[in-house]
Amino acid sequence: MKLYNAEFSGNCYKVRLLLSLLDIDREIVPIDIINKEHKSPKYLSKNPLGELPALEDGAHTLRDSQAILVYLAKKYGKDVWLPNNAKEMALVTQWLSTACNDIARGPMDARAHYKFKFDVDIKKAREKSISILTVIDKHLAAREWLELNRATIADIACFPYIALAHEGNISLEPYTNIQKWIGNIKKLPNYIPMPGLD
Ligand SMILES: N[C@@H](CCC(=O)N[C@@H](CS)C(=O)NCC(=O)O)C(=O)O
Repeated sequence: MKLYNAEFSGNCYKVRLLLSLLDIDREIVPIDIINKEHKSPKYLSKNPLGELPALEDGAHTLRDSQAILVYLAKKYGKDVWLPNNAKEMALVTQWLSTACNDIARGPMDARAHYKFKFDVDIKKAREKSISILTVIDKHLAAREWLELNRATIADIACFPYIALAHEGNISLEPYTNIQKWIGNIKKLPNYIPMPGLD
């Protein structure tokens, strides 16, 4: 299995993290985003959207970090990381949407602005960050994990850009339940960090 990867990407990191938690053998293929390797014909043949990550498993290649988490969870994670029960599956899946919508337009965009000088509407990204972090902190007041009283791909999908919020000048200090949740994830067996996370 090959993961097309950029080390500083939170979307790639969530896949690296689940691969490690599930102890899956993989080859990491570095893609040089700075020099636009992700827009080269060779990489576009893997992911026509020209985005990272992509995961190649045998003859097929998958794009989108959330879809890749689903694939790995279903293929290697038994019923633990993404259950088959309709209600439980929906509870986990709603957070995959939150990861690629509210969290991407909030703390991920704020980080892109400050760390990579991307042209984003930083006022909007800050507002979005505060609103989604407030909701998640309240949700976590009564629980240790986002759903099902255990770690699932809901936590893995939402974790990177929340834990990296400081790189977008968003402080997590007011969000004490989120801080505890981050601590819980860091204690998972086979947890690995990424640049920016200790
Ligand atoms: N929804 C996609 C978003 C992927 C994405 O935006 N990847 C970034 C790296 S974190 C990227 O490739 N950016 C380069 C570009 O879009 O040109 C996912 O979750 O995989």
